[in-house]
Amino acid sequence: MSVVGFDVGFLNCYVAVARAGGIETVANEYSDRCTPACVSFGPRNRSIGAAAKSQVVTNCKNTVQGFKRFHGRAFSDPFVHNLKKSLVYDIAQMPSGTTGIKVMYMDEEKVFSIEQVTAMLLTKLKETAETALKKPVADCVVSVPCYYTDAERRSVVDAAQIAGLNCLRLMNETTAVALAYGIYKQDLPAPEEKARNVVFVDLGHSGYQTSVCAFNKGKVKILATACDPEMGGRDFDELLVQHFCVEFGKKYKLDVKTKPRALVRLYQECEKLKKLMSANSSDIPLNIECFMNDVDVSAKLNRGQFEEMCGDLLGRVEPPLHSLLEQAKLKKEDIYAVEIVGGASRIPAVKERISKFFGKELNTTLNADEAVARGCALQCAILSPAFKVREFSITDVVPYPISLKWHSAVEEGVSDCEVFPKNHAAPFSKVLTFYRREPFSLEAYYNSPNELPYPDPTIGQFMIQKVVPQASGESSKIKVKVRVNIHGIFSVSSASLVEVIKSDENEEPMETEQAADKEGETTPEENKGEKKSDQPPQAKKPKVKTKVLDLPIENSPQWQLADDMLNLFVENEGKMIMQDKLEKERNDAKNNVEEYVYDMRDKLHGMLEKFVSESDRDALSLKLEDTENWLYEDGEDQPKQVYIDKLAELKNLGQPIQERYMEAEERPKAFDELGKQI
Ligand code: ATP
Ligand code: K
Ligand code: MG
Repeated sequence: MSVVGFDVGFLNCYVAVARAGGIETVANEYSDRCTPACVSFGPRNRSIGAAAKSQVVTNCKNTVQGFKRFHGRAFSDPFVHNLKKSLVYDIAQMPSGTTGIKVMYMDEEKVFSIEQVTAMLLTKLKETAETALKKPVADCVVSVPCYYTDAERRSVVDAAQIAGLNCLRLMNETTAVALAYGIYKQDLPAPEEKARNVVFVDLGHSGYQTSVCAFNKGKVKILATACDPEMGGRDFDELLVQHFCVEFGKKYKLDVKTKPRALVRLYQECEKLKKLMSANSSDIPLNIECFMNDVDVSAKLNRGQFEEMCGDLLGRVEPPLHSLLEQAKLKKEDIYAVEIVGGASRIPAVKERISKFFGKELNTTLNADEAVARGCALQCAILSPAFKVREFSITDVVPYPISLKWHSAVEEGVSDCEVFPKNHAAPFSKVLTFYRREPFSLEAYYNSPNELPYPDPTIGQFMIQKVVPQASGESSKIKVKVRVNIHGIFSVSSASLVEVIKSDENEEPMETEQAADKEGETTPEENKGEKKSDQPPQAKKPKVKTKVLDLPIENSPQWQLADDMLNLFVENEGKMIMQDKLEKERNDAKNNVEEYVYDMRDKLHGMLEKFVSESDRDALSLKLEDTENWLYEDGEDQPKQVYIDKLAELKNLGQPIQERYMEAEERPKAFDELGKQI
C-alpha cells in the first residue's frame, strides 16, 4: 500500500506522499520538488522531467512538453490543429483517430499515443515517490482539471495503468485544493450549522479553474465550478513572445518564427521576464546572446507596459467568478474566503482583479504550487485502508449535464432524458427502467455543447444485450444502472431483466424490486437515486413473483483506447523502462572509468607518490592517459561490459599502490591503539 498524490500539471508536476504520519511534498533526483512535464527522446534512451527540460533547446524536435491537453482528443479536432502551430515537435494521427506524438527514438521514427507520453511522465513521478518512500508504489491519486470531459479522464486513467499505477481516484484539481484546505481546519461550522463557503482559484500554465465549496465539520460539498481552459500563464508568455517577435523584427530584421530553437529560447526568457515582473514594477531587461544568425538581442519591459498588453487576457479573469456565484446562487457577501493557488496566480494584476471582484483580500494560506499534489495524497490516504486520517467526506459535481438518448420502443423516433444535470453530486448511481422486447442501445452525450471546451459531445454507446420478451410475449422490465464514478467518468454499469415467473396474490412486489437495485457494484460512498423513464407500466402493478437476470452490456465509450492497445503499451513501457535502466548502467560504468582516471592521476602525483616506483608510476600514468583519450574516441560509445573490463584493468595496476598506502596509514593508528591498551 502506498499513499501518493500526483499533480500532473501542464508545465509542472508535484509528488506528495504520506510519510511518518504527515503529508509531504517530495523532491526529485535534482532535489527539486517541481518536476517539469517534459519527455525527451534520444538515440539510446528517454529523459524525463528535469533531464528532459535541459534538452528543450538542444534536442527541440524530440523534446515533448505541453501535451496535457491532447488527452481524449481526435487528431482532427480544430483545437489540436491550433495547438500544432505553436509546437516545435511533430504530432500525428493514431490508427484510432486520436492524437499521437511523432519523434525520433532509438534512431527510428516513432509515434507515441498521448497515453504513452503521459505514462512516461508518470513513470518518472512514480520513481520519485518510490525513492522517497523506499518501496514500490502503485496506489495513487492523480489530478485532472475539473473541466476535463469523459474521454479526457479515461485517457488519463489509461496512462496511469500504462505506468503500472493503480489510480484510486482521478481528482479534480480544485477539489484537491479544497481538501487540502479543509481537512486540517478545526473551526468549521458544525454539520447542522450554515456551511462556510470558500472560493478556490487555480491559475496554472494552461488553464484557469475556479470552484465554490461549502464546508462543514468533516465534509466539503463542491457547489459549482467554472473554468476558462484556454487561459493560463502560457497565454501571458505568448503575448510577450509576440511582442518581442515584432520588436526584434523591426530592430534586428530577424524573423524569429523561422527558427524553432530561437523561438524556444524566447519562450524561456519571456517566462522568466513575466515572473520578474510579478516582483518588480520597474524596467526589466531581456538579453539573449547569439539569439539567431549570430545576433545578440536586448530589450526591456515594465509591469505597466505588460499589463497594458494583457488587457484582453485580464478581462477573462472575472467571467468564471460571475458564473460561480450565479450557479451556486450566492452573493459576494456569502463568500467567507477566496484562496488562490497555481503559479500564474502570482501575477499582481490577476490578484487585483479577483480581489476587486469579491471586494476582499485574497488568502494565500495554501502552498500555491503544492496544494494540488497534497490534496491528492490526502485523498489517497482517505481511500487507503492501511492509513489513518481524519474522516472527511467529499462530494464533487458533474461539470457538464449528461443526457441519454435511445430509440423509443413505441413511438417512431428518438427519446432522450437528462440523467445528470450540471452540478449534480458525484460520484452517483441511478437506476432507469425501460420496457423492451429486444436488445437496445443507449447513447450518452453532453447536452450543452456550447459549454463544452471540446468539440465532440458524444460520451459513448451502450448496448444492452440479450433482452427478450416475457413468456407472455409482453415487454420485459429492464433496469439499467448509470453512474458517474469516482473518477468523474460516466458509464452504464449494469443492466438486468426482471422476469415475471408467476402471479401470486400474497407476494410483496417491492422485495424483488429492491433486489434488482442491489445488482451491480456500488461503492459505499455512492449515493443512490432512482429514476424512471420511457413507457411506464399501464396498469397498477399486479402482485407477481420475479427473477432478476443480469444482462451483458457492450460499452463503446468515445475515443476509448482498445484493450489490446493498452496491453501493448503496458508492455512497451516496461521495455522502455528497461532500456533506460540499461543505458543508465552503461553510462554509470563509463563515468566510473572516467572518474578513476582523474582520481588516480591526481593521487599518483600526490598522496600515492611515495608508494610507487618511478617506472610503475610512469606505466600507470601512460595507461591513464591512453584511457582518457580512448574515452573520447573509440571508447565513447561502448557496451557496459567494456567499461567494466577497462576499469578492472586499471585497478589491477592501481590497487597494489593504494593498498601499500592504506597499510602505511593504518600502521601508526595500530600503534596508537596498542599504546592505549598498555
Ligand atoms: P495547469 O494547472 O494549467 O495544468 P501547471 O499546474 O503546470 O498548469 P503551475 O505550475 O500552477 O501550472 O503554474 C505555472 C505557471 O505559473 C507558469 O506559466 C509560470 O510562468 C507561472 N508563474 C510561476 N511563478 C510566477 C510568478 N512569480 N509570476 C508570474 N507567473 C508565475
Ligand atoms: K502544478
Ligand atoms: Mg496546475
